[in-house]
Amino acid sequence: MSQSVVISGTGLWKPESTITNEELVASYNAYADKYNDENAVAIEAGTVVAKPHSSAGFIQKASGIKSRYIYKKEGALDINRMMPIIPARPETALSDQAEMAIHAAKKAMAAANKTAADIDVVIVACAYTQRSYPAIAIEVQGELGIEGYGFDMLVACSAATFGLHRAYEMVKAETANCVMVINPELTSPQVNYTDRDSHFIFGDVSVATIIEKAETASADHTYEILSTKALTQFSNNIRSNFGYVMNANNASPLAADQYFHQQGRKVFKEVCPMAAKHIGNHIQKHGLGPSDIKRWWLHQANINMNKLICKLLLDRQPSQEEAPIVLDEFANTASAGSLIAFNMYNEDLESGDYGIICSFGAGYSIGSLVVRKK
Ligand code: CO8
Repeated sequence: MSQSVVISGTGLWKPESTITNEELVASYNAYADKYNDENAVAIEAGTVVAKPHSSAGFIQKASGIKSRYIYKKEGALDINRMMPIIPARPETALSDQAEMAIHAAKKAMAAANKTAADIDVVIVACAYTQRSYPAIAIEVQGELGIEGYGFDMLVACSAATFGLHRAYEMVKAETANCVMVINPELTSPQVNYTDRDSHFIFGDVSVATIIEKAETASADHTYEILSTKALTQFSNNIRSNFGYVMNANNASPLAADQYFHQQGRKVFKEVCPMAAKHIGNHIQKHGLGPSDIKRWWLHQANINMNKLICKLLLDRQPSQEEAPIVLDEFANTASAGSLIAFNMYNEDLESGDYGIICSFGAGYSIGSLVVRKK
């Protein structure tokens, strides 16, 4: 008999500190003024480009973002630093990202009524891991006392759904009974706080999701995964050149291309139709149309992207209830966005209701899961 596989619990952990648009813009504008003063002669000569001011109003209108969480706020708004201060920990201490992962993992385990003994595999899936090895997932596994195995995977914004796909396949194939996928998104060290086009985009957060056999699930709210679908297409429009070859390249770690950078407008134009087509094809596989989908837990990069994707599918604007937006509070949290939306807005659905979880972003990459409430 084909195994029925469910999402049986999620956990969401937010750092204590936030940065509002107003705080961020005040810091950036003070930095820009200082930069322009210091480079006045070169700017006048046309050899250096002046830094334009940012605007809280623009950020909210262009992206839907009002505020973001930050793991360590100190340093990020200091115009002489423009980078959070995250003190290095000794190798014997729990790493920052494992700590973030464990906060969310414990909440997901409680939501799914699972103990460490129930879990076979830990997948840490995110846009960056703070080191190459040993895997953050194995550190988390050890800390929680989970037997079995763990591994990290990096798929930028689609890491969450691609991670859930792997978990679904393991349980479906009966190579595991219960898998925990964790997305500890520590984005702030990769944000270029001196760049007006991108300084506002990202926030830090951690989410975790438990996937298991339907027959072992005991949580109040479980969602059967009906199928998964993934798509990638190479694009340089969202890129970070940060990586282990940097030192050999003699590249400065503070050079603009070592941070997240993008052609935002091109991304918007290219990804929205791709995502709408992908979702349309995925739900059609189940004989469903857009109006059959009760909830759209979409990737949270930009409110206008989500509105356009839903408009392309539904031929009207979605309501907040249909396609919840969490960008105002969280900003873009790389892979975590669609699962924050799922965590906050799933319990009200009725048995038999259909939903779709979909992430999209760098790569390009798109991942989706069609789910039905049990
Ligand atoms: N304040 C004031 N004005 C601004 C600002 C600002 N902060 N920024 C830009 N402007 C100006 C521009 O210079 C431009 O001026 P002009 O018209 O004179 O040239 C004008 O405002 C309009 O600029 P844009 O055309 O760039 O503005 P958009 O409406 O396109 O909005 C966005 C910009 C919000 C970036 C939008 O394009 C967007 O969201 N695009 C989608 C991008 C996206 O989804 N990217 C995915 C990234 S996430 C991902 O894939 C994961 C990566 C891994 C995680 C990384 C963690 C760090």
